[in-house]
Amino acid sequence: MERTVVGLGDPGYLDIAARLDQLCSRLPEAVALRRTVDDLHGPLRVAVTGRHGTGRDTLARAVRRVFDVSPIGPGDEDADADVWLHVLAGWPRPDDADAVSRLDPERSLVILGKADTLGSWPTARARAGECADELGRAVVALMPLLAVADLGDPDMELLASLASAGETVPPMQASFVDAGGPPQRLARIGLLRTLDAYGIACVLALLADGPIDAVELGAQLIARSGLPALGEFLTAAAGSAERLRLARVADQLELVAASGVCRDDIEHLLTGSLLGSSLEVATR
Ligand SMILES: Nc1nc2c(ncn2[C@@H]2O[C@H](COP(=O)(O)OP(=O)(O)O)[C@@H](O)[C@H]2O)c(=O)[nH]1
Ligand SMILES: [Mg+2]
Repeated sequence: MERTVVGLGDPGYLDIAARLDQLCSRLPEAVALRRTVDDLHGPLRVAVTGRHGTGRDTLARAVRRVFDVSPIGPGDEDADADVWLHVLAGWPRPDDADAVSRLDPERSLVILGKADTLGSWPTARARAGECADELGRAVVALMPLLAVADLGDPDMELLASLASAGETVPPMQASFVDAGGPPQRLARIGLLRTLDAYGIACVLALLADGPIDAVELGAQLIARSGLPALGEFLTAAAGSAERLRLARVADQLELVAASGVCRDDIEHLLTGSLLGSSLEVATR
């Protein structure tokens, strides 16, 4: 599946980045400037935060799979992230409210993860709405597990046999595990770990409509995970990230110009371009 490209690439931005590359090639000693200019070409950095066990790693993997961005998972340094996704699993706790209040609202989004465990999209959206009222911020429900499910041949065979037997997923996981007897026990446990109950039900519903291969199934599960809906937020946030990255370049350019090097070229770059307006943002 092709990953969706996110932002950091409108023509004005690319043009200024190319001109800055040229300037840097003439200024081998301006190392700090070079670093900020190189960063203009880097992918959007998306940090995933939240309490332990909320599904941060899984969301980071899902984001990487669906979008052409660079996720920063739990435990990794996220100070230079462009965007933050804060994951809740269930009702927000005081820790969550605290963490969310410290994030720039334009560049962060609160996610209600593991929404599949709520059993349906309408229930998940309703719960996300309640969390939003509680936090005073938009909350988007997602089912990241569905987006990362890698189904091998044995999984596909088991799922096909469940579908043709008309089996459904009982509410109690233990009954699903035991339903196939000892020979299928481990495979059924594996399936629950990979897809969980809602994901299995989803696949069985898809298979009931006819045969479907693993690749197509993966794409269908990504669509059902809700992940693609993040594209709009990521694209808007990429706009803010562009302005911030350009502002960092503009800061460095001012320092270089102040030292008397390439002053005219730098003035020229800063006048009337995207970069100049970023400088105004930076110095405001
Ligand atoms: N049902 C369900 N389980 C999930 C989802 N995301 C993560 N999990 C499970 O939650 C557990 C913790 O996930 P992980 O991503 O490691 O959480 P982290 O500790 O926040 O990094 C694992 O067993 C995951 O399979 C999801 O979207 N749905
Ligand atoms: Mg983890």
